[in-house]
Amino acid sequence: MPRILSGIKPTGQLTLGNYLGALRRFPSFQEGNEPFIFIADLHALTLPIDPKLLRENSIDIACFYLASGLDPKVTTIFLQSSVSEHAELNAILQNYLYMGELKRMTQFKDKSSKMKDEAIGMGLFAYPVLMAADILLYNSDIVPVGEDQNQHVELCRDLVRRFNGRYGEILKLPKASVPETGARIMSLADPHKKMSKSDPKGDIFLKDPMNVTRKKIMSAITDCGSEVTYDPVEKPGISNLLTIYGAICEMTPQEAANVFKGYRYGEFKKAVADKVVEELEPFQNRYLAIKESGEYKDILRDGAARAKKIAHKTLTKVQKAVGLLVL
Ligand code: ATP
Ligand code: LTN
Repeated sequence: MPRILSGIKPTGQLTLGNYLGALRRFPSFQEGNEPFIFIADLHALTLPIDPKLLRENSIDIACFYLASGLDPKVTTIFLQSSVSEHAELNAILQNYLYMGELKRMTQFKDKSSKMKDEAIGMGLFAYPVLMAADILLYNSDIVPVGEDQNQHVELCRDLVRRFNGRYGEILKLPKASVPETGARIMSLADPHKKMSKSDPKGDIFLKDPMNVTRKKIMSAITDCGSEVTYDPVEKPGISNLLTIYGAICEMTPQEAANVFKGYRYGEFKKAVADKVVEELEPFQNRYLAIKESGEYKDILRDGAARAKKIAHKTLTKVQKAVGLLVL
């Protein structure tokens, strides 16, 4: 069965972008695949974060995973830091990706551009190395990610070719899977900027009360003109709302635009707000019930034990291949 692996880093409160780009798709992977879905807590340390927030965000992600419909009997759900093989493989793989490649990564450029060199942690620079370790430990076939992470998966593929070229067929070549609609939800305050949990401006949070969500959509930035059409260049605000509506209703933004022919902006926004609330309200209620029950703790412990077994095999194979003594 194909192995699927993905993760979210607990850097902040989850947004509608995380939901439509990642969470919402996860349960569909359970049929005919073997999914591994984890909380990338080591990655969350790549930018300064308060320890209490990191803990809270990690628990929240576990509960959101379960609320999305992931069944822990089918999907292995775990914390990255509970499986020490991630850090161990990272230590080996960092020698097979190069400064020039890492410097070119858009995420690194975006996140470090406003920082002084003295403040940029090594972890932020080497982020894709740890991500490659995450993917490769489980011999993953498919890696579902939003558009922003595709570049990291491509770099992981380069690493596999390089490594296997040198040592033989040791690592499995993974493939990214980017959703057709919802891969890049933009900020409601600035539709040129990705909706992002670590830089929240114009974000809808999955924990927002529904009246707040509604208000945020009703006050989303719109564009000149009055017709609801899909045109990301001329009408980025309206196009973003069409993308959101389309992702929820499983249609392309163009198809969503056809639904709203003849609508005024205000009526259109109300329909989008209704749809988002209809989708998020039951999801949020499930999340609250799961968090209250505390069941996530055992699920994460079991998941880590299952993950460790597989991860350990791959690590040993890599250690042997590069010439480390495994006694
Ligand atoms: P950060 O702001 O900390 O960089 P993020 O909000 O971009 O985080 P990640 O933890 O990097 O979230 O991503 C989790 C998953 O959600 C990834 O698959 C990512 O591609 C997806 N994702 C994140 N933001 C969006 C967005 N605005 N639209 C669609 N998918 C998104
Ligand atoms: N970088 C990813 C989170 C992540 C991930 C991974 C996703 C860490 N390791 C391995 C897929 C596979 C992100 O920001 N969403």
